[in-house]
Amino acid sequence: MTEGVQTSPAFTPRVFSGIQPSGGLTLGNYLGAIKRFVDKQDEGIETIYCVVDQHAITATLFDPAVLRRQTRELAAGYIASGLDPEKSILFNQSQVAEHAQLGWIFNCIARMGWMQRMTQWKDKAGKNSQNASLGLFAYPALMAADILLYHATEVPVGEDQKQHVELTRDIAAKFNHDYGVDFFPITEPVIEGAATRVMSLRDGSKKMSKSDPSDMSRINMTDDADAIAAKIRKARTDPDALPSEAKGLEERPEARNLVNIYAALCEQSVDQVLADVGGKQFSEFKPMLSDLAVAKLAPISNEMARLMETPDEIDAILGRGADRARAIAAPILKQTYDIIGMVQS
Ligand code: AQP
Repeated sequence: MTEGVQTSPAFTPRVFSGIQPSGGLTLGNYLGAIKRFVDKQDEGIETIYCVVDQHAITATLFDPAVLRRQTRELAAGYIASGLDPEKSILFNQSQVAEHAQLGWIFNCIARMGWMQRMTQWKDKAGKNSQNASLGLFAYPALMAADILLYHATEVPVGEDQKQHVELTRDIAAKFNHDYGVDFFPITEPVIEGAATRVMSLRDGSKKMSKSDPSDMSRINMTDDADAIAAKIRKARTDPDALPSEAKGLEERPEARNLVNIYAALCEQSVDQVLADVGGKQFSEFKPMLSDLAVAKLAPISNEMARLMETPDEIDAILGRGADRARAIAAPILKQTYDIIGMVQS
């Protein structure tokens, strides 16, 4: 659809990404998204990170107390993982009304056929799509608004969100073309590292997900050492020993997943890891993975628990972030309205 369209060099590099507070954070969210958000922040580029609470209600309506807790817990997860709210802008989506306002414009730019092709829509709506919410169908247009409201040039995401970022590019290109402007950037998805698709511990063909009904399928960022060890011990594997090169994992999705997780946690390549552990049985490798996961995750979950003791402070951080976000978003929305011809007095 947007093949051949180049990112305009006129836009200042800016990173935007978000996570839905639709459950507790998983190791997949951490390795595929948050850890990379922190790396981007430390590259000196402007970074904006969002708790996308308006997306969270597209699939399920939560008990209000649960949504509030999950929103604060996600903010705590960002901060405990190293996101500095002074360096990055950190806020929740519903506090910046411009997201929904630009989302409406993009509902009018995006085509039904584009949305119907989204694999996440097909997966989440399933066979009962007539009963799915309109919000779930329109989710990618709101996500495009989240990104383009800040003229973001880069979006670090896991593999599963690539199609939505491509749709964002299509929406930007169509808007620019229809109005004869070069107003919205053609944003790049940034999908890097060993863990862009962390798989379920129970099924190597399924993504690890916060909303998977089986808690054994995922490692939650709030799991304690015993829970992490038990989940890794019970993780599905095959009977063979580990190979000494990545090629040997090609037909072994469960083994590949555990090695990828290990590599991402210790920040080595899969080949480096296999050079050390090749030839070992899972009975030996799984305890090594558990120890590493506990060593990396325990400081984060302890810090999350400490931050959650003072929810008012989390709310204040989100409020300050929302003010900073709005200062960028409001003029961009105003210019969008001007381009469209909506009179603003
Ligand atoms: N398993 C994963 N491996 C790598 N990256 C992942 N992400 C999610 N799961 C994995 C990345 O985390 C970011 C936030 O995702 P999201 O919460 O907005 O929605 P999602 O992709 O639908 O994540 P979940 O955990 O599967 O949530 P539910 O169950 O509510 O749908 C994204 O960058 C995503 O790629």
